[in-house]
Amino acid sequence: MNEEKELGLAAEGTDTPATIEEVDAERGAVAAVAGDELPRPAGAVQPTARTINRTQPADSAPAINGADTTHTAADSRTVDVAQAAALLRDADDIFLLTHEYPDGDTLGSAFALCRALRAMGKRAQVKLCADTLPGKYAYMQKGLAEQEFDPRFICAVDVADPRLLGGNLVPYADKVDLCIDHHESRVAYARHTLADASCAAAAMLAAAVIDALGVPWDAAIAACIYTAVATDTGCFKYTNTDARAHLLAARAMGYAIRTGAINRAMFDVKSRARIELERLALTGMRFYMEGRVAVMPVTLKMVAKSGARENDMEGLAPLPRQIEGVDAGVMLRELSANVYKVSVRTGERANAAAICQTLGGGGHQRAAGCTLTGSCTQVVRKILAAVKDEMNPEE
Ligand SMILES: [Mn+2]
Repeated sequence: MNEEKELGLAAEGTDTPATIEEVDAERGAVAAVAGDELPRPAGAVQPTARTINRTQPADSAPAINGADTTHTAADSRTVDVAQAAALLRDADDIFLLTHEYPDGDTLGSAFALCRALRAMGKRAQVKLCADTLPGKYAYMQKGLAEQEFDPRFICAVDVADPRLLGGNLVPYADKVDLCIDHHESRVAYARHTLADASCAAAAMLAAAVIDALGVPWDAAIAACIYTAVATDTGCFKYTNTDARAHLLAARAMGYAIRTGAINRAMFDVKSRARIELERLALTGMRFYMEGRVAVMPVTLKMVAKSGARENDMEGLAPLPRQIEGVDAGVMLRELSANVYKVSVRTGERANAAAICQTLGGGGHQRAAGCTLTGSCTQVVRKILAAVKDEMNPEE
């Protein structure tokens, strides 16, 4: 316990049920914080090179780590907006790929580009990792008939790492012709890459490409662009929000889109299962380092108990950071036994990307992630060690 205290590993406020420890007790792992020297519980998932995360200011978006991708940085040619537009102008039969657990940015960028390319008379189709588009984004594809064709040009949007092309899109991961992305940490995997980490949303690049293609916006394109920018700026609240983000949103609002309804669907409406999951997750939250770090586990058991489905999970990661005095808020989402998706949100005094990079992940300064294996306590220990190294001194 003394060592735990020294490491800042001892949870504060232990009068509530010790969820992190209970998680491990249920797994048959050792209940105490014990670290990597412990034998792995029988049947545990072994550490894997796959260390992806999908974190963004908006909540779910990609970030990276650089191992074993098909293309190397040298393969990928950096292009500017005009060059990206020229590639698309010369192309036809275009697939627009989105990242797994799609968010408003990847979807909004892809559907806006798809609409623009179809307006040019091209065949274009947005492709998702899963078979269905989450209901709240249905308006993006309204009126866009499904087109069946074999792709001759593949463009990935908001996809920072080919391994974020899960499910249906795995076969295309090494065939991407153009990547349009705005993540700070990225893997170079496409033949051509248009990237600008100063953009709050990938849609800012997508909009610039649409303009370079000379396609006039309509209300449908505007709604897609607005949604994307709103999503990735947390409804214009995150520190990545700049004048360009507001100006782009303002331009979209000129098309008489229903921003109130979009914002309510994106940011306010929650299912009852989601609220129940929040209640369970908050009960399990623990504080460390004098309350500067909050860790919130979201276990498979909590998900099952709440009845939450995948589309109920979006936007959970920022919760711990909402608490006064918390510089680093961490969500641990249990993906399978002993595999946790870690989402880190930080304030001015910590760099989420730096924390996650030391753990094999990456992302943005204020929002990043990684995937860690081990018992819940082991994972918490790894994270706290990384946080401690990266945390700026308190003023
Ligand atoms: Mn994005």
